[in-house]
Amino acid sequence: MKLKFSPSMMLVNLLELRKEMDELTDAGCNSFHIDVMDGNYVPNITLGTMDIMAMNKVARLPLEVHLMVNEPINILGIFNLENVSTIMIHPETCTHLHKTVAGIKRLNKRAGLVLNPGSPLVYVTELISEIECVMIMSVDPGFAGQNFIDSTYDKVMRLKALIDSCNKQIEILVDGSISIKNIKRLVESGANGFILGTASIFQEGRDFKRNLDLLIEAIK
Ligand code: S6P
Ligand code: MG
Repeated sequence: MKLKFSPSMMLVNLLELRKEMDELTDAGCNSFHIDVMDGNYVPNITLGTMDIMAMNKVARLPLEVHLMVNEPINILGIFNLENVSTIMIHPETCTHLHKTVAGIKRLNKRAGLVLNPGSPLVYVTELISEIECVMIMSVDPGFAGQNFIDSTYDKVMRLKALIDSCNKQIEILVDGSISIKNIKRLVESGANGFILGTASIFQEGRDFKRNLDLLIEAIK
């Protein structure tokens, strides 16, 4: 599977939204990662309806939504936008996980499960025929700029083995503190998509092209 690089849009400068989205696109990114938080499931609030509608208007790449909200089934309709390709949810936020995934599919979006460092892989086994991607959190969700959790490598390897044993083509994404220090080992472990934030593409200077090139170079 081709590697995919997705900048975390909670780190974009909203005053320069269109300019930065164009720069990220021209730098070679593959999609935009949209962190939606409710101040309840996680103690933070980031991008909301109006931001996402603005991004939908100017995006030249797909928008991939990461919902960190309790009972996402209640707000799925907000993301029924042309450029939203994917909606990812945390299993423990859903009273009825299968029904929530079915709600995403009904919008004709790709569905993904997101697993926290403490969440078990077994959710994937139950829904393997319904989902297009799984995202492993390499930090506890809620904030940018945290430290990478080392047990992520092993979890990615176990997830890859599980997906392969079922003969499925499911994307494996990793979210949290992705950098030149960990990306090579993550690729070797089986990951193919990376959420980029303060540890990589939004590093000081915000030279997106240079920062992405450095990351790709670190994989070689
Ligand atoms: C965290 C969120 C992530 C972060 C991203 C930031 O709850 O889901 O998408 O925005 O990980 O990257 P970094 O390099 O600052 O950790
Ligand atoms: Mg995220």
